[in-house]
Amino acid sequence: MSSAPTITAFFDESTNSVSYLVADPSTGAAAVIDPVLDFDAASGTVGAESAGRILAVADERGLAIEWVLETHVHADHLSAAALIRERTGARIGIGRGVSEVQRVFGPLLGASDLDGGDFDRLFADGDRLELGKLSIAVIATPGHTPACVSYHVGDALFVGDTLFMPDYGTARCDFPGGDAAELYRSIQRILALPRATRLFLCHDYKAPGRDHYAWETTVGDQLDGNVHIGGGASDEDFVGMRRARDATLSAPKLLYPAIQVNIRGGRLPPPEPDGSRCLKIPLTWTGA
Ligand SMILES: N[C@@H](CCC(=O)N[C@@H](CS)C(=O)NCC(=O)O)C(=O)O
Ligand SMILES: [Fe+2]
Repeated sequence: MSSAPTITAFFDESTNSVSYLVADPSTGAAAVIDPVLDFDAASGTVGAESAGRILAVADERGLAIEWVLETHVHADHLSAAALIRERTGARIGIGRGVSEVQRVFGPLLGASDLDGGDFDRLFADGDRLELGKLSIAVIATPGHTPACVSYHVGDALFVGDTLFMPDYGTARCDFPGGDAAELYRSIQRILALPRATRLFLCHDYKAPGRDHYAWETTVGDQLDGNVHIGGGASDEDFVGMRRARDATLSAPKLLYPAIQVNIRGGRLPPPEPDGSRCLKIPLTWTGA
């Protein structure tokens, strides 16, 4: 018999990201969803404080972390998946669309060391994985990026960057391989689930008139009140709105550092001949 998962959220204020520890209370088997690797671009420092907090809670509760699940190749923060795999022996899973992201960004970022070993499992739509007595179903939800997947366990769905809180809307679709019409279709699949389904988000940026962070909502709340997609917004309206908004957004501050670490499953680039590790930023001229 399947039990309900226990879910603990960890919010990283410096990147507005949410990570989750999801556990089967009956066996102690656990998964970490979207862990953050601390990174300060100005000083080049990388740290494990955020991931350490998740591991400490897992330890306190006697949980065994079996999986690190990525909802997508994050473009705004570094992933601590590799670090958690190294410390716990957990396997890393992500949507199979990761190969498209690797194909586009690998050459640009000189990532000639990609060999398939950074991810233990590439999920297709409809795949399932076992977590103790829990069964997690994978739903492909592309649009924000091609590798986006959502993880469905019990009445909880971890939606990554598809939907944000109803008062903030939805994720941008202007990254390579992103597609607003595809995001619309992915969101419709999510919104076809029962209204009481709990949705756990990957980011929160607050919203005008809201002074606290939030990351849990429901299908019903999204259907009724999402500012981009609620009240039965049509695909044309959504795509037009998304394109107009995306044209105003600047690249995430950590775009290149994040992508080059995250296409490696959170592994830092290989060392230079002198042993140091460096990140690349491909340069483009703008203006005259
Ligand atoms: N200002 C943030 C922006 C991060 C960002 O672009 N977030 C993506 C998700 S990875 C998004 O969909 N943002 C929606 C929006 O800002 O409207 C940064 O520099 O990191
Ligand atoms: Fe994202």
